[in-house]
Amino acid sequence: MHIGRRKGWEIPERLATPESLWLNRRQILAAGAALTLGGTAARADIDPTASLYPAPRNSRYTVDRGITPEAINSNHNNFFEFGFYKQIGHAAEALAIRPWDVGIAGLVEKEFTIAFDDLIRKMQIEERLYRHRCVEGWAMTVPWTGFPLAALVALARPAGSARYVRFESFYDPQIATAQNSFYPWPYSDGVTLAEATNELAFVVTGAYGRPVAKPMGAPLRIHLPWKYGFKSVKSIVKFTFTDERPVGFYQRIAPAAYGFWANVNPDSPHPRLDQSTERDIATGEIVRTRLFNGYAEFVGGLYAGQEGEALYL
Ligand SMILES: Nc1nc2c(c(=O)[nH]1)N[C@H]1C(S)=C(S)[C@@H](COP(=O)(O)O)O[C@H]1N2
Ligand SMILES: [Mo]
Repeated sequence: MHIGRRKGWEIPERLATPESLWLNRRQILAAGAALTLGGTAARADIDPTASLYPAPRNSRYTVDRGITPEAINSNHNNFFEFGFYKQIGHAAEALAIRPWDVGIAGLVEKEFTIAFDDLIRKMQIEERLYRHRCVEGWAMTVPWTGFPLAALVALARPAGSARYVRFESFYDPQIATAQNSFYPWPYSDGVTLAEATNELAFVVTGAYGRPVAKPMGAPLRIHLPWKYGFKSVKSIVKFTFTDERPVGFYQRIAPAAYGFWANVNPDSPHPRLDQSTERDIATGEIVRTRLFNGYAEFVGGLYAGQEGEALYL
């Protein structure tokens, strides 16, 4: 676990944790292994990775606001495969998440497919508190669990010619009925390899101390906290390494409004949507949005020399 230097605007993670979650963790610790085993056994038949949770929290990534309660998060999602509104939770439960194979394709030493349950067991999972900012102007704070995207890139062994990695979601219009619409399914997006191997880029397998729920992108999604939420593809089936810049779902639909970089910037408005502030979906509080969503200390250096480019929307 890394030990980070705490910045002025940050507060200890314990203070950002809702009291109920904190108490729950303490009770679990106090009750010891018996209770933990009991809890995981009850879920083991539902999800074969349940026993891997909860994972230790990495204290390097702190947040300056309260964690969004799980009940609010799971009732407020963008998962267009299941409908173009926020309450897709029930519809998303139809997604079959086992078996779930993950393809590693394109410019790699050797293409391969790995079952998600095998992939996760090759990785060291940890919990991270990250803030999420959607281009629609809402924000949330989530205790994700997962592993660095850099570890997946290392496993993939990209060729020297690879410059980007593209994340592709599933395609199953029988279940995801909105995929019968004319949009460029399956949902996808991508980043440069430099971005993918930045320490913040995270492959999410869990949230709120257990396997990630279907409405939030089970069984694996990514989270790139310095970019607008649409870059963080959910329910991924394929990682493709390429030398061509991927064109994401949003960019394909509206190239004038959504570029490749999509780094959060309060001073770079979307044609229709002001980006200067954001609304916390739990508290309703409106706060000023920050450059790189407040993660400039981690990612600012990625874009040195690119100041003239459309790095934002
Ligand atoms: N497969 C897929 N991934 C997706 C989306 C989507 O519609 N389909 N929406 C994106 C957008 S716009 C946002 S803001 C986040 C929302 O994540 P959440 O539903 O967990 O809050 O997922 C992103 N990833
Ligand atoms: Mo979004």
